[in-house]
Amino acid sequence: MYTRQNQKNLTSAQKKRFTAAVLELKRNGVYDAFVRTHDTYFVPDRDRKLRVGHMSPSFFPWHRRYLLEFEKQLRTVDPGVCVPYWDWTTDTSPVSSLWADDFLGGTGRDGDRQVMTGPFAHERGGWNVTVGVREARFLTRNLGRPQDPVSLPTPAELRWALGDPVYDVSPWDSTVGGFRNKLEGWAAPRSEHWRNHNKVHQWIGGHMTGGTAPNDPVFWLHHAFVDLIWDRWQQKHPDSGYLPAVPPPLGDFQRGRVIALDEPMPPWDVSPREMSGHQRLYRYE
Ligand code: CU1
Ligand code: CU1
Repeated sequence: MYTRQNQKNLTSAQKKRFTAAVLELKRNGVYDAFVRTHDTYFVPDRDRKLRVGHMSPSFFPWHRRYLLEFEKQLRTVDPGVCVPYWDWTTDTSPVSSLWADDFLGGTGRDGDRQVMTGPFAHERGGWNVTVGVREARFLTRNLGRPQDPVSLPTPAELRWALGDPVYDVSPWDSTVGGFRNKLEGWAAPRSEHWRNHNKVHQWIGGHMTGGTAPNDPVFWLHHAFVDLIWDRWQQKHPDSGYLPAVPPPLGDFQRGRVIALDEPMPPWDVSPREMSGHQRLYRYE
């Protein structure tokens, strides 16, 4: 049992140990295998195949397992480390301690958006981006997108998602409401902008905006908060649960494309039901 902390409360020694463990996984190749897995399972609605990680009900349990696998690897390097979380509704400045030189480094420079500060700056030598062929070898960010500003989700926007007592609704994709899509944050076609989780990816910019988003280590801190939000929703709606409880019926065009409560989520042999609690493994503080 270990505790995932709010990143703003980490000591400098804890920040150093976290980034050192991440850099070691980069050096030994484990990190890039995680980036590739994420990219492989970044399957959009328009693809007529199984969507397990995104635009689908198993968004929460799939990412919970994905973070746990990553955290297990981090803890192999340093058993005292785990993934911190970033509460993006309250810690909204592009110059907060999260983005300081002693933690994740800051925004990208003008022009090529290259991150020049912190342990993941390419010129420090430890961070080559190898997965995502159309993109640069160096990490890119564009915090807040100053030339066309976007903002982080507000507490009210998060409450709007948390207030929905229904976990997800048919057709189980990116087009309709339910807690899962309100939090994952896909906008209805031709309507307003992205919400909540997606808006955070957009606010960071650079590598965080595509299937290879875990190229940016802030990915883990963002998704730890998403994981915590799932807990909050469960506490708020104790009589609600994961949906769909059973696979969509024969003839439903989402059949075979989404994961029901007791079906395995590739690449693991674990179901949403098995991932719906974590209290024996870790807690949030
Ligand atoms: Cu993801
Ligand atoms: Cu994400």
